[in-house]
Formats: sequence, C-alpha cells, structure tokens
Amino acid sequence: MTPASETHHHGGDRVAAALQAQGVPVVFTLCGGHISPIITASKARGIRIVDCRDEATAVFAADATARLTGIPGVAVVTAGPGLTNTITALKNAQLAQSPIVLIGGAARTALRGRGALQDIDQRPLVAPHTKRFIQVKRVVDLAPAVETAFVVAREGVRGPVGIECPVDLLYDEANVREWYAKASGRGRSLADRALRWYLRRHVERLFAGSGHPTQPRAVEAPPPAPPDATVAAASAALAAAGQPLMVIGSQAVSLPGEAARIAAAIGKLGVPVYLSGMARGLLGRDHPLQMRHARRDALRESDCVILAGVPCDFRLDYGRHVRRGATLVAANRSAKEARMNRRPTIAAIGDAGLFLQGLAATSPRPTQRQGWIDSLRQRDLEREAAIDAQASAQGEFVNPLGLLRALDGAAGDNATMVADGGDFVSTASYVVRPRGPLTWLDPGAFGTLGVGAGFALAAAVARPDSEVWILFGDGACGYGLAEFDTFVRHRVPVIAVVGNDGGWTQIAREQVKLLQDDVGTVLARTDYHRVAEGFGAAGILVAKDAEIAAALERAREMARSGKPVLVNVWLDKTDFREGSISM
Ligand SMILES: Cc1ncc(C[n+]2csc(CCOP(=O)(O)OP(=O)(O)O)c2C)c(N)n1
Ligand SMILES: [Mg+2]
Repeated sequence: MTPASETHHHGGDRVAAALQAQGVPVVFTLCGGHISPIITASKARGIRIVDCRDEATAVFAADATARLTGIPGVAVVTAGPGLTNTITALKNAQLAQSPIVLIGGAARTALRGRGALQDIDQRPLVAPHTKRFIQVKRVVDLAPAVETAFVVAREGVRGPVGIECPVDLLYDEANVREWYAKASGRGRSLADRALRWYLRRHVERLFAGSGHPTQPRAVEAPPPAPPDATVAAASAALAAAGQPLMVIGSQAVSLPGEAARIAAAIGKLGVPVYLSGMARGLLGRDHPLQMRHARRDALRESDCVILAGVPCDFRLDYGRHVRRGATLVAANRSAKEARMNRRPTIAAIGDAGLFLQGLAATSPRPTQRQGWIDSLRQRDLEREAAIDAQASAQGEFVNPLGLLRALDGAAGDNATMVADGGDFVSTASYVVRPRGPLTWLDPGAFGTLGVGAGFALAAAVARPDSEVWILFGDGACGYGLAEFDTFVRHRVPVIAVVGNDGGWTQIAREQVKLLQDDVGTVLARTDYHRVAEGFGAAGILVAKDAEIAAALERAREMARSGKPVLVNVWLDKTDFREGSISM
C-alpha cells in the first residue's frame, strides 16, 4: 500500500487529473492490481467509480455514456484477461462509431516478455478495434496520452481509442524505485551490479521530466461540417423531387447537444422520414413526418432518398432498397461508408446532423407533398391496425405484442429504453415509441447480444431522473445478469423486462425451417426474476396477459423507490417477425 501522502501526482493521479480536465463524470471498471492507482486517484478527484462484474459491461457502459453525452466514455480495465474480456464490447463501439477511451493496465516495463503476471502483447489484440492504441512509456506522457485519446476518439469518424499504462508508470517514484531495487537483489557479482545499474537507468527514463505535475487541458477538434457545395447540390435535388424520403441514423445524433436543432431542421424540410439506431426518438413519440413501417416499400417509391448517417449495408439490402433511377444523397462522416455498395448521386462528407441543419437552412419552403406523405401515413396506420389486432390475440401465456403495447403505454415520459435480444426486441422496435432524442439504445451494426446491462448502467448514471428500461430477450439477459449485483450496489433502479420465450428464437426460427433441428436454440423458462432477487433486486413473474398492467406499475414503483427490478414475462410464440433474417 502506498501512504496517502505519496499518492498525489503519481502516474495514476496524472491520468485521473487528465480525465477530470476532460469533464469525465464517471469511470466504469473492474479492479485489478495494475490499475488501482488510476481508480483510487479518480475517486479522490470526485469522479464516480462504477465497478462492474465483467469488463465487457464496463466498456458497453462507456459506449452508451458516449452516445448519450457526447463526451467519450471511459473504461479502465486491468492487464491481460481484463483487457481481452473487453474485445467484443470494443468492437461493438467501433462499429457503432462510439467514442470511448479504454485505459488498460500492463505489466512493469522492465519485465515485458519475461513471464510477469498477465503480461501479453496487447497491441495486436486491441489495436485493430481502435482508432489508435497508445502505449505509454514514460510518466510524463500519461496525461498527454489521455488528451490525445479524447481528441482522436471524437474527430472524424468517431470510435474507441486504447491507452496502455504499465503499472510502474502509475505508482509514485519511491515505490517504483523500491520494486526495481528489490528485483535487482544485493549480489556483488559483475552481472548483479550491471543489472542494478541497468534498472536504475530504466527507472530514471520512466520518470524523466516528471518532476512537475502537468496541467491537463481539454481540446476538441470542431466536428466536420460537409462542404457548402454538396449541401447546395442536395438542396437542389430535394427541391426537384416529387417523393423525397430521408433515412436518419445514429451518426446524425453523434453530437447530443445538436439534437433539438436537428429535429427542428427535419420539421422545416417537410420530408417524410424514417429514424434508425440512436436517431430513434429524435422527433418524439409522434411526429407528422415520421413513418415507422414499410420502409422498404417507401424507399422503392421514392425518387430522392437522403441517407443521413446511414450506410448502404445489410439493413438497406446493400443499397438495393433504393430505386435505381432515384437521386441518392449520402451524408456521412466517413467517405467510405457514404459510398459503400452504391455510389450516391451526391456524397456530402461530414457530420450527418450538421448536414441536415445545413440542408434546412438552404432549402426553400417545402413544396406541397401532402399526397406523398398521406400515402405513407396511410400504410403506417394500416400496419398499426394489424399490430393492434395481433396484440389482442389470446394464447396460453403472454402475447408479446400486447405486452409491448402495454409497456409503451406504461413507461414514463422520461423513459430511456435499452434493447438487447433478438425477436422480442426487434418486435419492440416497431411497437415501443421512444420518448425523445437519445432515449433508445441498441447495440448498432454489430448486433451484439449482451449490451443491455452496461447500456442501462450508463443511462441510469447519465440520467438519474430518467426511468431506465431494458428490453431483454431471455437469451440475451444471461450475459449481464450478474450486473444486477452492480445495479443493487450502486442503487441503479433499472427496470428489466425479460421476454421469456424459452429460447434463442430469432435463430431457431430459421434454423428449424432450413435445417429441421432446433439443437442449440432451446432454453428453459428459467426463473430469471429469482436470480435478480438473489442479487438483492426485486423480481416479478408474469405468465398471463391479465397480470401485465399491475406488474408494470409495480415495477415502476419499485424503481422509483430506488430498487432495480426484473420482470420475467412468459411469452407465447408469435410469427410477427416471420421472414426476417439474421445472417
Ligand atoms: C454475442 C452474440 N452471440 C450470438 C448472436 C446471434 N443471435 C442473434 S439473435 C439471437 C437470439 C437471441 O435470443 P433472445 O435474446 O432470447 O431473443 P429472442 O430472439 O428469443 O426474442 C442470437 C443467439 C449475437 N447476435 N450476438
Ligand atoms: Mg428468447
């Protein structure tokens, strides 16, 4: 243990001070000997420390923090297995273009490759999933590494940055000198003396120039605005269009502070719009221009499609959803993504949200397109009516559509929804209406199961006054179930609703049809609510439609009293998502 008086301005505190200068309110972590000085110093500086039960959760939470606040989320994990546990979550953040700073520990610099605990070559594991991987080699470089990480994570196409901090940079100089003195022994042979000399030099190099604490700064590059000429070209294309359509994705809301202005811009443009990913909820629960259903049909009919922060990937059938002769405008921070699979007529390279604002500012008053909007609205209403009919069908257990309709009605106006699962949550994305900007969190393009607990943790920390709901598949809930312990310890009153259909249904649906075998896709109707109770949370079982309303109300009450709750709902099978694919 380092005496308290010596902890000031050791390397761990340099990292903490740099985080503090960036306005980081919370660090997600799972402890380890290699990172203790960062965690303790961050706490001493007033940064909230949320310790999770899996490093993946810490990184998922950092990811969601970044999406909700615009400030890169921070996860601190220990060397070796701590870092390898984060890889899926790191990749998820990279594909979601979420700016996070992952700080990992590492073995003592002089012991690299000599069999030290948890000493592995971390660069080849982590670097491919980051925009940059910084290996810090001197104490004086710690704070600048954090500063660089924050700049790089946010500039251009956003994404994760990794920083590797060897443990001998994080403790104070006296401690580190002592470690190395002990390691070099007391022998008098020439070799012993040479080793002592070498290690003394080594420590001197580690601490060179670190006599004075640094004054960390927060610098941020301005977000990339698309060139005026491309905005003007898009504006002209829009003016000439008879049936224009916009699809707006996560990247359009990567600057949370701009959300209200972007929503206003969409209203001014008067173009019907589909919202996807993090952009869901941007226009509130109901907006005359927002459509929810039959996107493919609408895209096929449109003569001018604007994709704002949406790549032509599998979700748009690699661009085939857009008619060949249509004018295609792609606004994207990434030139590669803007042109992926299909060359747009106009590529506006820059932030998609700023593009929409620019477009609204330069476009003339919207031409009358009421007929077009009405025809889309009509189809939307027909689909809603069909869902209503399906939602009222009676079965043995609970009708998933009925449950989701009830949940949509019951959740508070300030609710944030986290989606983690297959069929059940995809169904939810058609039925549950996010309340406002950035109130819907799903994994993004990587389609990762297991994001739920970490995302909810972040939402509850970032928005203490918001109701946080997790919509879980029963399969998906298993990944983060131990985080109910974290919810309880940190008094994070999330409401988790598990759509328990006793299986990995999204996979079973196709596997059984194509291969006539459900092997590997079957789960039990497990008592997940009791698991939550075991961690000290509240648990509620719902097995009949008639129990839904009271259960959801009780869950909200429990959450208001500060207690996390898991509502385990036994679902009937449904063919709502028949025909959707997962390959
Ligand atoms: C980490 C990860 N593993 C596996 C998959 C493949 N996968 C996609 S959906 C799904 C089934 C999800 O089951 P559940 O959460 O119970 O939702 P349901 O489809 O049953 O509603 C699986 C296994 C994935 N997307 N991510
Ligand atoms: Mg399931």
